[in-house]
Amino acid sequence: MKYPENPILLTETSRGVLTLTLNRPQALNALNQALMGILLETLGMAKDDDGVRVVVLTGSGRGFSAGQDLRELEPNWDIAEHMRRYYTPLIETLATYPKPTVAQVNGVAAGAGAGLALACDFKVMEADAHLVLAFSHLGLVLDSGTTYFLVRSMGRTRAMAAALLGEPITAASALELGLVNYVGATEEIGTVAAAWARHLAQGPQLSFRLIKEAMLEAEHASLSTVLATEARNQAIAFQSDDHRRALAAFLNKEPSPFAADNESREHPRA
Ligand code: T3D
Repeated sequence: MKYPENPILLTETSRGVLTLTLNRPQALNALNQALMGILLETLGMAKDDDGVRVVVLTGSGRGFSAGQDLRELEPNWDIAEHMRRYYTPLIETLATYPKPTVAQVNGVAAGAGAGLALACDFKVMEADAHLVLAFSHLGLVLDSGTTYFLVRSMGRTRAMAAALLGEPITAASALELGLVNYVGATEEIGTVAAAWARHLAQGPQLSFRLIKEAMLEAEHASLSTVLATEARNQAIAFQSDDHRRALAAFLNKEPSPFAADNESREHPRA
Protein backbone atom coordinates (compact mmCIF):
# COMPACT_ATOMS: atom_id res chain seq x y z
CA MET A 1 0.00 0.00 0.00
CA LYS A 2 1.22 3.51 -0.74
CA TYR A 3 1.13 5.83 2.26
CA PRO A 4 0.58 9.58 1.96
CA GLU A 5 3.88 11.35 1.46
CA ASN A 6 4.27 14.17 3.87
CA PRO A 7 7.47 15.76 5.20
CA ILE A 8 6.09 15.93 8.76
CA LEU A 9 5.40 12.18 9.00
CA LEU A 10 7.96 9.88 7.41
CA THR A 11 6.85 6.35 6.57
CA GLU A 12 8.99 3.33 5.82
CA THR A 13 7.87 -0.27 5.38
CA SER A 14 10.29 -3.14 5.66
CA ARG A 15 9.55 -6.84 6.21
CA GLY A 16 6.07 -6.19 7.61
CA VAL A 17 7.17 -3.36 9.89
CA LEU A 18 5.80 0.12 9.22
CA THR A 19 7.94 2.79 10.88
CA LEU A 20 6.28 6.16 11.38
CA THR A 21 8.64 9.01 12.23
CA LEU A 22 7.21 12.26 13.56
CA ASN A 23 9.28 14.81 11.70
CA ARG A 24 9.06 18.31 13.12
CA PRO A 25 12.43 18.23 14.90
CA GLN A 26 12.69 22.03 15.16
CA ALA A 27 9.70 21.90 17.55
CA LEU A 28 10.63 18.57 19.19
CA ASN A 29 7.91 16.95 17.05
CA ALA A 30 5.14 18.94 18.74
CA LEU A 31 1.74 17.80 17.57
CA ASN A 32 -0.05 20.26 15.33
CA GLN A 33 -3.30 19.51 13.52
CA ALA A 34 -1.55 18.63 10.28
CA LEU A 35 0.69 16.06 11.98
CA MET A 36 -2.13 14.50 13.99
CA GLY A 37 -4.37 14.37 10.92
CA ILE A 38 -1.79 12.56 8.80
CA LEU A 39 -0.86 10.24 11.68
CA LEU A 40 -4.50 9.24 12.14
CA GLU A 41 -4.96 8.70 8.40
CA THR A 42 -1.81 6.59 8.12
CA LEU A 43 -2.62 4.43 11.16
CA GLY A 44 -6.10 3.88 9.71
CA MET A 45 -4.68 2.74 6.37
CA ALA A 46 -2.09 0.46 8.00
CA LYS A 47 -4.80 -1.29 10.00
CA ASP A 48 -6.19 -2.75 6.76
CA ASP A 49 -2.85 -3.30 5.05
CA ASP A 50 -1.91 -6.99 5.12
CA GLY A 51 1.67 -5.97 4.33
CA VAL A 52 1.90 -4.24 7.72
CA ARG A 53 2.10 -6.53 10.74
CA VAL A 54 3.72 -4.18 13.28
CA VAL A 55 3.86 -0.40 13.63
CA VAL A 56 6.84 1.44 15.15
CA LEU A 57 6.35 5.06 16.20
CA THR A 58 9.33 7.33 16.78
CA GLY A 59 10.50 10.91 16.36
CA SER A 60 13.29 12.57 14.45
CA GLY A 61 15.93 14.70 16.13
CA ARG A 62 16.31 14.88 19.89
CA GLY A 63 12.63 14.55 20.84
CA PHE A 64 9.95 11.90 20.58
CA SER A 65 7.20 14.52 20.85
CA ALA A 66 6.73 17.66 22.97
CA GLY A 67 2.94 17.19 22.92
CA GLN A 68 0.46 19.78 21.74
CA ASP A 69 2.06 22.42 19.52
CA LEU A 70 1.73 25.34 21.91
CA ARG A 71 2.43 27.82 19.11
CA GLU A 72 -0.66 26.66 17.23
CA LEU A 73 -3.04 27.29 20.14
CA GLU A 74 -5.47 30.19 19.78
CA PRO A 75 -7.31 31.60 22.81
CA ASN A 76 -10.69 31.16 21.10
CA TRP A 77 -10.16 27.52 20.15
CA ASP A 78 -12.87 25.00 20.90
CA ILE A 79 -10.54 22.70 22.86
CA ALA A 80 -13.21 20.08 23.51
CA GLU A 81 -13.74 19.74 19.76
CA HIS A 82 -9.95 19.66 19.21
CA MET A 83 -9.64 16.81 21.70
CA ARG A 84 -12.55 14.90 20.14
CA ARG A 85 -11.14 15.34 16.66
CA TYR A 86 -7.50 14.50 17.27
CA TYR A 87 -6.36 13.24 20.67
CA THR A 88 -9.25 10.95 21.50
CA PRO A 89 -9.19 9.05 18.19
CA LEU A 90 -5.38 8.94 18.13
CA ILE A 91 -5.06 7.42 21.58
CA GLU A 92 -8.01 5.10 21.05
CA THR A 93 -6.60 3.99 17.72
CA LEU A 94 -3.19 3.21 19.20
CA ALA A 95 -4.47 1.62 22.40
CA THR A 96 -6.87 -0.68 20.54
CA TYR A 97 -4.72 -1.26 17.47
CA PRO A 98 -5.22 -4.78 16.09
CA LYS A 99 -1.48 -5.17 15.40
CA PRO A 100 1.44 -4.83 17.82
CA THR A 101 2.81 -1.31 18.23
CA VAL A 102 6.24 -0.23 19.44
CA ALA A 103 7.12 3.28 20.65
CA GLN A 104 10.79 4.06 20.20
CA VAL A 105 11.09 6.98 22.60
CA ASN A 106 14.21 8.61 21.21
CA GLY A 107 14.03 11.74 23.37
CA VAL A 108 11.68 13.76 25.53
CA ALA A 109 8.00 12.78 25.40
CA ALA A 110 5.92 15.57 26.95
CA GLY A 111 2.19 16.01 27.47
CA ALA A 112 0.25 14.36 24.69
CA GLY A 113 3.60 13.08 23.36
CA ALA A 114 3.87 10.94 26.50
CA GLY A 115 0.28 9.80 25.88
CA LEU A 116 1.20 8.64 22.36
CA ALA A 117 4.15 6.63 23.67
CA LEU A 118 2.24 5.09 26.56
CA ALA A 119 -0.63 4.04 24.29
CA CYS A 120 1.73 1.73 22.35
CA ASP A 121 2.20 -1.90 23.39
CA PHE A 122 5.98 -1.86 23.71
CA LYS A 123 8.00 1.14 24.82
CA VAL A 124 11.73 1.27 24.22
CA MET A 125 13.29 4.40 25.70
CA GLU A 126 16.59 6.17 25.30
CA ALA A 127 18.44 6.38 28.63
CA ASP A 128 18.64 10.20 28.47
CA ALA A 129 14.97 10.66 27.56
CA HIS A 130 12.27 11.85 29.96
CA LEU A 131 8.53 11.63 30.19
CA VAL A 132 7.22 15.07 31.11
CA LEU A 133 3.66 15.34 32.35
CA ALA A 134 3.82 19.10 32.20
CA PHE A 135 0.06 19.59 32.02
CA SER A 136 -0.25 21.16 35.48
CA HIS A 137 2.63 23.51 34.66
CA LEU A 138 0.35 24.93 31.96
CA GLY A 139 -2.67 25.01 34.26
CA LEU A 140 -4.17 22.14 32.26
CA VAL A 141 -5.25 18.62 33.14
CA LEU A 142 -3.78 15.30 32.05
CA ASP A 143 -5.17 14.21 28.71
CA SER A 144 -4.39 11.81 25.86
CA GLY A 145 -5.04 8.88 28.16
CA THR A 146 -2.13 9.72 30.43
CA THR A 147 -4.39 9.58 33.51
CA TYR A 148 -5.47 6.08 32.50
CA PHE A 149 -2.01 4.75 31.63
CA LEU A 150 -0.28 6.27 34.65
CA VAL A 151 -2.68 5.05 37.28
CA ARG A 152 -2.66 1.54 35.83
CA SER A 153 1.11 1.26 35.55
CA MET A 154 2.24 3.14 38.64
CA GLY A 155 -0.68 2.89 41.04
CA ARG A 156 -2.63 5.83 42.42
CA THR A 157 -0.08 7.18 44.90
CA ARG A 158 2.82 7.51 42.49
CA ALA A 159 0.59 8.54 39.57
CA MET A 160 -0.90 11.36 41.65
CA ALA A 161 2.54 12.72 42.54
CA ALA A 162 3.76 12.49 38.94
CA ALA A 163 0.63 14.25 37.68
CA LEU A 164 0.36 17.00 40.26
CA LEU A 165 4.07 17.82 40.47
CA GLY A 166 4.73 17.35 36.76
CA GLU A 167 8.38 16.56 37.42
CA PRO A 168 10.17 14.79 34.58
CA ILE A 169 10.19 11.01 34.90
CA THR A 170 13.62 9.73 33.96
CA ALA A 171 13.98 6.68 31.73
CA ALA A 172 15.37 4.70 34.69
CA SER A 173 12.31 5.57 36.81
CA ALA A 174 9.96 4.85 33.90
CA LEU A 175 11.45 1.37 33.64
CA GLU A 176 11.24 0.78 37.37
CA LEU A 177 7.64 2.05 37.46
CA GLY A 178 6.60 -0.29 34.66
CA LEU A 179 5.84 2.53 32.23
CA VAL A 180 8.32 1.27 29.63
CA ASN A 181 9.79 -2.10 28.72
CA TYR A 182 13.40 -1.32 27.92
CA VAL A 183 15.91 1.49 28.39
CA GLY A 184 19.12 1.68 26.44
CA ALA A 185 21.78 3.94 25.00
CA THR A 186 20.92 6.24 22.09
CA GLU A 187 22.74 4.10 19.56
CA GLU A 188 21.14 0.93 20.94
CA ILE A 189 17.42 1.65 21.14
CA GLY A 190 16.84 1.74 17.38
CA THR A 191 18.36 -1.73 17.11
CA VAL A 192 16.32 -3.04 20.02
CA ALA A 193 13.04 -1.59 18.71
CA ALA A 194 13.78 -2.98 15.24
CA ALA A 195 14.65 -6.44 16.61
CA TRP A 196 11.46 -6.50 18.63
CA ALA A 197 9.36 -5.28 15.71
CA ARG A 198 10.89 -7.85 13.34
CA HIS A 199 10.22 -10.62 15.81
CA LEU A 200 6.60 -9.52 16.27
CA ALA A 201 6.14 -9.22 12.50
CA GLN A 202 6.95 -12.94 12.19
CA GLY A 203 4.54 -13.86 14.96
CA PRO A 204 0.98 -15.21 14.91
CA GLN A 205 -1.02 -12.12 13.96
CA LEU A 206 -4.47 -13.52 14.79
CA SER A 207 -3.26 -14.63 18.19
CA PHE A 208 -1.72 -11.18 18.83
CA ARG A 209 -4.95 -9.41 17.89
CA LEU A 210 -7.05 -11.60 20.18
CA ILE A 211 -4.57 -11.36 23.07
CA LYS A 212 -4.59 -7.57 22.77
CA GLU A 213 -8.39 -7.42 22.74
CA ALA A 214 -8.68 -9.55 25.89
CA MET A 215 -5.88 -7.70 27.66
CA LEU A 216 -7.67 -4.38 27.14
CA GLU A 217 -10.89 -5.87 28.41
CA ALA A 218 -9.12 -7.32 31.45
CA GLU A 219 -8.21 -3.82 32.59
CA HIS A 220 -11.81 -3.15 33.59
CA ALA A 221 -13.84 -6.37 33.32
CA SER A 222 -14.64 -9.05 35.90
CA LEU A 223 -12.80 -12.38 35.98
CA SER A 224 -15.86 -14.21 34.65
CA THR A 225 -16.15 -11.82 31.70
CA VAL A 226 -12.46 -12.23 30.89
CA LEU A 227 -12.68 -16.01 31.20
CA ALA A 228 -15.56 -16.02 28.72
CA THR A 229 -13.60 -13.82 26.29
CA GLU A 230 -10.50 -16.00 26.60
CA ALA A 231 -12.55 -19.14 25.92
CA ARG A 232 -14.23 -17.56 22.88
CA ASN A 233 -10.94 -16.29 21.49
CA GLN A 234 -9.16 -19.59 22.15
CA ALA A 235 -11.75 -21.36 20.01
CA ILE A 236 -10.86 -18.99 17.16
CA ALA A 237 -7.08 -19.24 17.64
CA PHE A 238 -7.34 -23.03 17.93
CA GLN A 239 -8.59 -23.19 14.33
CA SER A 240 -5.76 -21.08 12.93
CA ASP A 241 -2.96 -22.25 10.67
CA ASP A 242 -0.51 -20.59 13.05
CA HIS A 243 -1.63 -22.88 15.86
CA ARG A 244 -1.56 -25.96 13.64
CA ARG A 245 1.98 -25.15 12.53
CA ALA A 246 3.20 -24.47 16.06
CA LEU A 247 1.59 -27.62 17.44
CA ALA A 248 3.10 -29.74 14.66
CA ALA A 249 6.52 -28.27 15.44
CA PHE A 250 6.11 -29.16 19.12
CA LEU A 251 5.06 -32.72 18.34
CA ASN A 252 8.04 -33.07 15.99
CA LYS A 253 10.31 -31.80 18.76
CA GLU A 254 11.15 -28.71 16.70
CA PRO A 255 11.30 -25.12 18.03
CA SER A 256 8.14 -23.04 17.78
CA PRO A 257 8.06 -21.06 14.54
CA PHE A 258 7.24 -18.05 16.72
CA ALA A 259 9.97 -18.34 19.36
CA ALA A 260 12.36 -15.40 19.58
CA ASP A 261 15.43 -15.79 17.42
CA ASN A 262 18.83 -15.24 18.98
CA GLU A 263 18.99 -11.62 17.93
CA SER A 264 15.76 -10.56 19.60
CA ARG A 265 16.27 -12.78 22.63
CA GLU A 266 19.33 -10.70 23.48
CA HIS A 267 17.30 -7.51 23.88
CA PRO A 268 13.58 -7.64 24.48
CA ARG A 269 12.32 -8.49 27.92
CA ALA A 270 8.69 -8.08 28.77
O1 T3D B 1 -4.48 22.83 24.49
C1 T3D B 1 -4.79 21.71 24.10
O2 T3D B 1 -4.97 21.38 22.92
C2 T3D B 1 -4.94 20.70 25.16
C3 T3D B 1 -4.01 19.59 24.88
C4 T3D B 1 -2.87 19.52 25.55
C5 T3D B 1 -1.99 18.36 25.33
C6 T3D B 1 -0.58 18.65 25.68
O3 T3D B 1 0.26 18.03 25.11
S1 T3D B 1 -0.25 19.82 26.87
C7 T3D B 1 1.51 19.77 27.01
C8 T3D B 1 2.19 20.52 25.91
N1 T3D B 1 3.62 20.36 25.95
C9 T3D B 1 4.38 20.96 26.87
O4 T3D B 1 3.97 21.64 27.77
C10 T3D B 1 5.88 20.82 26.67
C11 T3D B 1 6.48 22.13 26.26
N2 T3D B 1 7.91 22.00 26.04
C12 T3D B 1 8.78 21.93 27.05
O5 T3D B 1 8.45 22.01 28.23
C13 T3D B 1 10.22 21.78 26.68
O6 T3D B 1 10.38 22.17 25.35
C14 T3D B 1 10.73 20.32 26.85
C15 T3D B 1 10.82 20.00 28.35
C16 T3D B 1 9.80 19.33 26.15
C17 T3D B 1 12.14 20.21 26.23
O7 T3D B 1 12.96 21.24 26.74
P1 T3D B 1 14.33 21.58 25.99
O8 T3D B 1 15.01 22.62 26.84
O9 T3D B 1 15.06 20.32 25.73
O10 T3D B 1 13.94 22.17 24.56
P2 T3D B 1 13.36 23.63 24.23
O11 T3D B 1 14.48 24.58 23.96
O12 T3D B 1 12.35 24.02 25.25
O13 T3D B 1 12.56 23.35 22.87
C18 T3D B 1 13.23 23.26 21.60
C19 T3D B 1 12.35 23.95 20.59
O14 T3D B 1 11.10 23.25 20.51
C20 T3D B 1 12.00 25.38 21.00
O15 T3D B 1 11.85 26.12 19.81
P3 T3D B 1 12.91 27.30 19.44
O16 T3D B 1 12.90 28.26 20.57
O17 T3D B 1 14.23 26.57 19.31
O18 T3D B 1 12.39 27.87 18.17
C21 T3D B 1 10.66 25.21 21.64
O19 T3D B 1 9.86 26.38 21.61
C22 T3D B 1 10.04 24.14 20.75
N3 T3D B 1 8.97 23.44 21.47
C23 T3D B 1 9.10 22.62 22.52
N4 T3D B 1 7.91 22.18 22.91
C24 T3D B 1 7.01 22.73 22.07
C25 T3D B 1 7.67 23.54 21.15
N5 T3D B 1 7.04 24.23 20.21
C26 T3D B 1 5.69 24.11 20.17
N6 T3D B 1 4.99 23.36 21.03
C27 T3D B 1 5.60 22.65 21.99
N7 T3D B 1 4.89 21.85 22.79
